[in-house]
Amino acid sequence: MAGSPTTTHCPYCSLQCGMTLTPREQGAGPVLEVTGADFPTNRGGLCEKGLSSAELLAHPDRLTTPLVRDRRDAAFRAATWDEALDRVATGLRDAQERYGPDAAGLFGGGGVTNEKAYQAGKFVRVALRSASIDYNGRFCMSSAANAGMRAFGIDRGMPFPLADIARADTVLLVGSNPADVMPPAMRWFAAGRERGAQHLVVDPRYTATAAAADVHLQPVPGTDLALANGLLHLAVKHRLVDTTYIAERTTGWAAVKRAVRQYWPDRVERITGVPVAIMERAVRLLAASRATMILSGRGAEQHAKGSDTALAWINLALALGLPGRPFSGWATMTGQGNGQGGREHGQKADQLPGYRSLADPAARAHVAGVWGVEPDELPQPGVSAYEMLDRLGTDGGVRALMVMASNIAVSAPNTAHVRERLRALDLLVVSDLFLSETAELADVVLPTTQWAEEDGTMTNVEGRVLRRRRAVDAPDGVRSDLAVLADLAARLGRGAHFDDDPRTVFDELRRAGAGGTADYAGITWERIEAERGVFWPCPAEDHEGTPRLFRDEPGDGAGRSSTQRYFPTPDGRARFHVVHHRDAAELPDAAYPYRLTTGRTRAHYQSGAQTRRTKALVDAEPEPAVEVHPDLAARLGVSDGGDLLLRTRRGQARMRARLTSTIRPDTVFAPFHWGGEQTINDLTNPALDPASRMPEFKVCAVALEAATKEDPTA
Ligand SMILES: Nc1nc2c(c(=O)[nH]1)N[C@H]1C(S)=C(S)[C@@H](COP(=O)(O)OP(=O)(O)OC[C@H]3O[C@@H](n4cnc5c(=O)[nH]c(N)nc54)[C@H](O)[C@@H]3O)O[C@H]1N2
Ligand SMILES: Nc1nc2c(c(=O)[nH]1)N[C@H]1C(S)=C(S)[C@@H](COP(=O)(O)OP(=O)(O)OC[C@H]3O[C@@H](n4cnc5c(=O)[nH]c(N)nc54)[C@H](O)[C@@H]3O)O[C@H]1N2
Ligand code: SF4
Ligand SMILES: [Mo]
Repeated sequence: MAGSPTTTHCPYCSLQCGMTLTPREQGAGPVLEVTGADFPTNRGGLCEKGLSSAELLAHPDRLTTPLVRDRRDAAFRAATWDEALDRVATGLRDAQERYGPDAAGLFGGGGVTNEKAYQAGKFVRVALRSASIDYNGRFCMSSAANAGMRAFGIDRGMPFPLADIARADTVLLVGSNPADVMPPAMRWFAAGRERGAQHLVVDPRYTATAAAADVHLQPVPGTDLALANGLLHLAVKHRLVDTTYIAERTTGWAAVKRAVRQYWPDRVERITGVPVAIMERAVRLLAASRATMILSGRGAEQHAKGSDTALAWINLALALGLPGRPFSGWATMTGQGNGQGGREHGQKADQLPGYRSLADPAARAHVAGVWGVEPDELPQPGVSAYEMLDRLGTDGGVRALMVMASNIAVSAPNTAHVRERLRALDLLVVSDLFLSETAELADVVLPTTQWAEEDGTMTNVEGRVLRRRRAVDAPDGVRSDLAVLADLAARLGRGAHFDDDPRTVFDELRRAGAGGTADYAGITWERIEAERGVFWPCPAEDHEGTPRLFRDEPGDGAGRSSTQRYFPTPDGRARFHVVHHRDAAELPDAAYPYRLTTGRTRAHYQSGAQTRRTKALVDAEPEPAVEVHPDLAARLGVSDGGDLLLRTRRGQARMRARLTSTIRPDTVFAPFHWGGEQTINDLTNPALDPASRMPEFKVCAVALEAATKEDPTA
């Protein structure tokens, strides 16, 4: 029977496109019809992932009962929720009794609602009293987040609404490919170009985004930092820097100005492969207008020097006087549905709700007060995502792990090793919609609700807090992560501190985060509905929210010019940082002569746990392909569609080659959306950024060999 439509947002990426879900007459096909809604970000547009998302609601692979196995080598059997949760609670407690409190831990995800992210952080600190929590956002946003905090005193991916892109005169995208990863966002870029805006793209591939732009800079992977410093060198040389802005709004310029002297154009061309003439053109365009944006993506950030690279681009933005100016500044494009909120409410090893620091005594006291525990009961900061995974099942490592909303057996770096560590656990619990590659390794699998079956909030790429609304009932046997965590807390003797109602949890989150950097105190579900989302920070119910983060003119916003605070740093100024180029953690050599970079394709999402089960998307893109330049292909003796064996010091994978002259001839690109012998992360380098602990997903040394299906080495 057709019912009334519900407006909500897409389950996938951080654009969080508005969509309308209308119940369909039963019969073949999905239970809901999905159409684009007229939301300020997507204006009715949806990509093929959003459009096909309802296919997964009543999917035959959907988990609808908890699964347990009695021994590691036994098959799964269905269990009741009581049996499964007892087993989890007992396993967590046993590990803590034998090895100490930090031996029980949780690995979370940036795709879940704010309420779930908050509940997960609180569960680990209050119910388990463990330091062991981190999440997949460490593999996503951590470098840009770290740089944003250091330079601006705040980490909100975009400091302005998405639609501002249409009003910028110049936009530089560095390692970001929205044409494939956020197709509906392209309308804002297109609107800018129609006004005459100039767009530049920095990417080792000539992507669909680059094809739509005016200038393409095609660096060797892992050399963006040198490129940014080289552009700043040219800006100084041609007197294009904004000295008034620098003097009024920043600190640290003199040292950076000195440091970039070493990045003379010929040297930068040698490091990056970008011709001097193109750098000259780029810097003139960037300085030609004040409405200039520099937008960063994972291409620049997922490196062992990702946070310094982000700082180098911020230096350039500050020197040109951009952040805070209208339709201008530096931003990073968050990726996962709640990549923004996922990092604000306490899933990160060192963070408490409101983007507070777990090491800060005042923050601990505030949050402990809201949680009804003593500050001393809260653990200290734990270790980052890959460090946690690397130590699973070892002395000092986690022995009983819950994985909530991440498919790390496919998406973590160096996955062959990660899978081995997962197998070494005393207890692995995975909550998911499907039996993902990670769930296949578990002792207990918990079936969870998905987007159209739940209420809650998500925070999109702009820092706009949105409502996720329930449109259908979840299948019998499925529970939400909120209820699972509350129930487990009860079994661990801490039930009084937890609730499973999303609205109650949101109201508590507002109190716990009040006064913090990511202040949601004034945001209510009613306001979100009435105002089509509210931008944080929003410290009080009569505060209008903050679509644009940095102040352009000095003053307090009420016309009184007094404070001179442009940025939320202690002195109100943005900070320059001296950062220097260094080589990628692994360079090509005789044994591994090429560079491998990884990323996304348009039809598939992340580890593919969802999109590889969606018929429309599998039809669009049935299998992965590694992009190879025709010159390199000729040298390797591989033809278009032929099998290629890729090997690094960590592992191997095989994929079909797709010949394309859009990629550098010294580099190949492979997507990470597949498992099995196509798990590209079996090859990636877990070298970590010292500040953000981000792994080097975007470059490592690889050996390539044409292979046939019969090849015995495969
Ligand atoms: N279709 C689809 N959309 C998605 C996702 C998905 O999985 N599929 N995931 C979502 C998530 S979580 C995220 S984080 C975003 C990611 O969105 P993006 O950051 O745009 O995606 P990536 O493909 O990882 O990387 C972007 C580009 O970086 C380039 N690159 C590789 N190495 C380098 C380098 O060293 N320097 C530079 N400058 N560029 C380099 C790649 O060629 C690629 O085109 O997408 C979101 N949207
Ligand atoms: N080589 C390489 N590797 C990468 C990257 C790269 O560019 N290159 N990018 C990295 C980045 S940016 C990211 S964000 C990560 C993402 O990688 P993953 O963390 O693996 O992301 P997903 O595949 O979205 O995994 C989410 C899982 O949770 C399930 N799920 C969805 N919603 C819910 C829910 O509400 N509750 C629960 N319990 N489960 C749910 C889904 O079915 C799926 O199995 O990958 C990283 N890995
Ligand atoms: S762009 Fe992102 S949010 Fe929009 S429909 Fe596609 S996957 Fe969903
Ligand atoms: Mo991401």
